[in-house]
Amino acid sequence: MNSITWRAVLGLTAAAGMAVTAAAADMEWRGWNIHPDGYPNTVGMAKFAELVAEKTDGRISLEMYNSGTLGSQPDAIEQVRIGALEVGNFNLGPIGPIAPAANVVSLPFIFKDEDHMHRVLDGEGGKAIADGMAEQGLVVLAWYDAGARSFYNTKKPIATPADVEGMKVRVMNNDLYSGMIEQLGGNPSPMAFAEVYQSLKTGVVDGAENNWPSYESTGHFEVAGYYSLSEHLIIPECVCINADVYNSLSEEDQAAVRAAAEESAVLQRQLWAERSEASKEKVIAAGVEFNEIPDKAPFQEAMKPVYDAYLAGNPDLKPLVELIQNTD
Ligand code: GTR
Repeated sequence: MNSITWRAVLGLTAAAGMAVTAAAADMEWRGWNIHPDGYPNTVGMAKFAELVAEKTDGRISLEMYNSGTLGSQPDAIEQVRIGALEVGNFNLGPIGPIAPAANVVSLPFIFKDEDHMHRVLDGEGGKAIADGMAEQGLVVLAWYDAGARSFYNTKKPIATPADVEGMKVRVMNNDLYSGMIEQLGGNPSPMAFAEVYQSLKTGVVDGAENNWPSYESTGHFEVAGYYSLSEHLIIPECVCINADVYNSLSEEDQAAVRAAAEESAVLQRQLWAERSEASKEKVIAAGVEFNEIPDKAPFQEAMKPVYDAYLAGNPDLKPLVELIQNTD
């Protein structure tokens, strides 16, 4: 159905008022999420689905498929881009390879902390990133938190870049991450999230990197007992929708869907902060050996060539990198 026909249908159902709530939705969307029940993102996306139905008087319904049941994240990103799926809660890591502006968040240590990331996303930087994603068919409705990613492994605590030398480290599919591990002298192994547990367990990889909640929820802490607080990446996530689907909505429904996503993000961020603490306590109580890295400068220094590689491929994005670096 083209967008004009959709608008006509939407107009009619809006005129029918409350009666539509009992009827089947005019649009039935499917959404992808990689996380299990109870995870902040899963709860956030359930809230999003509930609010979408509520705010559109049932004209739009969203069914969420959690735990990555609809496929790996890179595949799901493609599915949403082509419209085979309508919605996804994506990490910007695997989006970077298709949207260079979005890849800026995958530069190690680009954000000073999570608050800095929020300030960037709420300003010009966030707009530039979202515009770059929209050009690739993904409209950002809201940003979710995903904390900071740190290294964990099966061998030993990591305190300096030299400790990563020779280690086989799983990364998400993105050349910037492979470059980052290579700069530390390690061997990067790009791999789907679902495969990491077995790979750590059987020694296919020695380590990986993630935030506390994912380290805990996946059970990776059971098989890789050293967690070292490098916090080298702070990557936001999006509630994303296929651009054609979004553009076909009436202005009223676009606003409703956006408001639903933003409200769900308020909840997700609050749950995220709570879960980060709870996951950290849980894995430490389970025997994980955890170390802080008070001096991160050697890691920042070692990873600098990743910036050079990114800017060599995308010289036009230098102002965006500088904008982020100069945002207080
Ligand atoms: C998690 C993130 C997932 C996925 C995963 C991974 O922190 O929420 O979307 O990107 O990391 O490492 O693959």
